[in-house]
Amino acid sequence: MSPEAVQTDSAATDPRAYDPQAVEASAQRFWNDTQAFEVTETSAKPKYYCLSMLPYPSGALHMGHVRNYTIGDVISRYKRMTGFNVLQPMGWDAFGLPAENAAIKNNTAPAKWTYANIAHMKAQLQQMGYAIDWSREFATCTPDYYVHEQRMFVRLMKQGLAYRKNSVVNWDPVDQTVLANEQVIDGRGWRTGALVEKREIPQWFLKITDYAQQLLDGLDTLPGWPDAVKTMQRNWIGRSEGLEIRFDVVDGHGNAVEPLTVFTTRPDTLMGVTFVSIAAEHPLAQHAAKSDADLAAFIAELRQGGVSEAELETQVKRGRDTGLRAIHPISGEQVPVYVANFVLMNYGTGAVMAVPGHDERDWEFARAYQLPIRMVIVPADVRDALTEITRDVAGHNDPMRSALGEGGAIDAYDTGAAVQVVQEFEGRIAEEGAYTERGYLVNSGELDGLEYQQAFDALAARFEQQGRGQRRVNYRLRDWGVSRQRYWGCPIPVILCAKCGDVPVPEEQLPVILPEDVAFTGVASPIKADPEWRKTTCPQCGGAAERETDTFDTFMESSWYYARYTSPGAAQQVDERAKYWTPVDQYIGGIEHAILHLLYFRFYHKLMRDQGLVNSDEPAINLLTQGMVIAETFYRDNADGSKDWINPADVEIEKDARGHIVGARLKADGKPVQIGGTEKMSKSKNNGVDPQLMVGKFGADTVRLFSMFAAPPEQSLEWNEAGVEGMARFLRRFWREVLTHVSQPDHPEVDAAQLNAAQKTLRRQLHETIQKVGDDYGRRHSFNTAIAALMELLNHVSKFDDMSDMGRAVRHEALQAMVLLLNPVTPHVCHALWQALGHKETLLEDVPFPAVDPAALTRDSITLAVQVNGKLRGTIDVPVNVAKEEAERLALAEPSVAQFVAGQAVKKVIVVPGKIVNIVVG
Ligand code: ANZ
Ligand code: ZN
Repeated sequence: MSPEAVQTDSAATDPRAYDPQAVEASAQRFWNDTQAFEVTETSAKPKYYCLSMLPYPSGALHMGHVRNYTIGDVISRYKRMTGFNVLQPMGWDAFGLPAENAAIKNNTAPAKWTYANIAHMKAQLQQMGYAIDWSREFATCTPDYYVHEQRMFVRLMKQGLAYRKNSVVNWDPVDQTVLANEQVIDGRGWRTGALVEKREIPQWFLKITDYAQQLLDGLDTLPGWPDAVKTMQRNWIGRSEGLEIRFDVVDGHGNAVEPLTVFTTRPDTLMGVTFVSIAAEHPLAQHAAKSDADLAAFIAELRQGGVSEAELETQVKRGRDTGLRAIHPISGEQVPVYVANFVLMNYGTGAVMAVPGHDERDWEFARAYQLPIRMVIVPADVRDALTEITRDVAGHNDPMRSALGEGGAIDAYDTGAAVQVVQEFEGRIAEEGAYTERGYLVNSGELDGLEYQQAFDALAARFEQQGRGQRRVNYRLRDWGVSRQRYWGCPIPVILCAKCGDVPVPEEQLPVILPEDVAFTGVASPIKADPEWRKTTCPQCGGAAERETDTFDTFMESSWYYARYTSPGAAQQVDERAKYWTPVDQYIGGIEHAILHLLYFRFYHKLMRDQGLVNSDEPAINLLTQGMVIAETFYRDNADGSKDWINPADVEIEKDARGHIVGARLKADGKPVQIGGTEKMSKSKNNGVDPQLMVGKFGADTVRLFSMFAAPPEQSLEWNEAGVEGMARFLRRFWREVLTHVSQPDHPEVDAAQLNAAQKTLRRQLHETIQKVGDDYGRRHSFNTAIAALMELLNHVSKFDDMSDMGRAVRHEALQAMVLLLNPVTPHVCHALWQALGHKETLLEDVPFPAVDPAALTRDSITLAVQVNGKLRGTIDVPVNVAKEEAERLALAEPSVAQFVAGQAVKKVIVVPGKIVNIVVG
């Protein structure tokens, strides 16, 4: 539909026509003039903090933003109408890499580009009519904001919760710069194409690992968070309970060297250890490499390679024998020590007792290097078979022994089917892969027959007593690396002094300001390139020193922004107002933030709590993760095999009767284009629909209504313009219905005692809708079904043509309630219609969400299904307490039923009260 089409609609020539642009401008002016959404802590109402994830100012609002913020707005407005003091703030996550890329491309300073985008996107947000308290707005790139982050950091440094250590980065040898992971494409620098090297440089970390257990336990206190998010966080934190066990080590000459300690979650497999694997960085590897050039070369090679866990999981298992031998702590057997590429130095102890029979990676490794594979854990049936064999052996008066030694000594005995069971299982482990389930211990001497936990406890007790081991909990979670070698970020407030080391910038010298007016070429950060900026004096010794030129990861700013909104203008990070507003009651954002942002957000809240700034353990009580916005894609193939993606706005589509797209043409040339299927709206597929364009065409209310109606909030929402047009039609009809109604003469109040059946029915439908919509908005967050119910109600109202006094009174009640019910979703049109209905108050403070009248819900009549010989033939409306005989009489009299009964004998009639009448004929 073209823009003109909206205006040529018959409604446009009607003086009562709905003009969204005028309605929206006027409502927004009113909200703005009255500062309608500014809130304070002085309200007597209970507080409700509704927060949507703050946007990155990329340039323009996209549909994902619109969806996210509309959900938040519906909840905010609904809560406000139900008696809460609602805070809904907005700000800008303004630091980050895209500004640097844009700076290079457009030759503008990142700051300038960012501020221009913020101005533009703010205007766009305001056009959407969100009930935002703009007095609390901030951009995270301003010193007013980041000074608090810097102060928190220097405090954490003093507490030992922020520290510096060496860590590996991507290094572009041509540009002499560190690259972010997303700037490394197929192992090469995105600008230079040079092969990226791994370099170890000092970087700053926050000790999130100190909070690992709290972060884990906290998840159990969040019933209002999606299980999927909690599971992802649990896995990311990755708690493992295990044992640390010390193995003595000897060199090739049998001389003792430093012992090594392994971390294992499966001590029950101890008797299956046939070698030990250590990380390339392990001290014993270094030790052995001193006298083994081959090994040294192998270690150097490993340290070059990838470091991500995903890479480690998939790479081929490789290793080298160090020549060292570890002594098994129980059997005393000597097993080889290998350097292996899948052992991480920074997990556990950097050393693993290898059990190829029961661990996949060890199994692969053992097969590759011809190391023995031993079966020490079996399922119940194999254990039973083994027991039988042992009993048999004992019965033959042979010495008691484990039935299976290496090489399968059982062959010698006649033990029937049991032998086969055991041999098959052992063959499986040798040939097909490790048995990794828990089971029963075998071939483990005195531990035979124990289960996992029994063996764990027995070995823990034994080693603890010997001083050879201890119980140990490990977390997969690593400390949070917050250093970035980028320019457009918050400067890390540290002074590096040759004499004093890393000195936190004294609080009174904060903020360390990032210069905004800089030339940016993309090679080096302007503050790294500028010796003047770096130069400073050491606060401790007064000598010449240099500033840290790294900046914070932008997740730092987004970890505490919600708290700052509560305390605009506060001299400290937050003030007492934070205790009033936090925790956030409802948080809304994309599932892509399930792990990192939401973990850092929870961590930072605990840091603030421990500084007395907030008084809760978790930052957000409820979390809603909205689904993606998807749209059809279109393309043409280029001669070189690449694709030219065409924006849906430039395509004319043809649909079949069922609404499926069957053809598509480019509007510009009328020639066909290929249909690529629906995908997440993205730049790369050029299938983004510009919200601005849609608002211009249909108005913000229609766009809001569509984005709430087209899908439940957690699911994907497919953009389709026909659907949007449907929403526009609904609003026009609603508008007309209300204005037609108010043009009619005055009517009395509804008097329930005087209503006829049809009037009662409409009233019942209204109050059922009120009940449903309130529950859908408030409890279920099922906005689409609420809107569907309102659409149905409008149909009932349209069909209700009773012009009597009571008829108009009931219609008035229905339309008035509908204005209130729709207000959270389409606030502009409701603002206007509320006035049209003759009200002086606004829909903000003064008018509560409609209440259900329980009396209106009771039905005078109910509908019964009527079956003839088990087949549904019709329905009848009967009084609620109808007598069986009367129901029977009415059913037989119903014409659609009578035709199936005619000419036959009625043998039996069964009436199930409230449900069904079944007539048996024949
Ligand atoms: C012996 C064993 C036998 C293991 C078996 C597993 C199965 P999670 O659950 O992730 O904590 N491991 C320990 N440190 C490691 C490191 N630095 N790099 C690579 N792997 C390491 O995993 C713990 C298990 O991972 C440990 O238990 C250890 O192998 C291995 F049938 O010990 B296990
Ligand atoms: Zn100094």
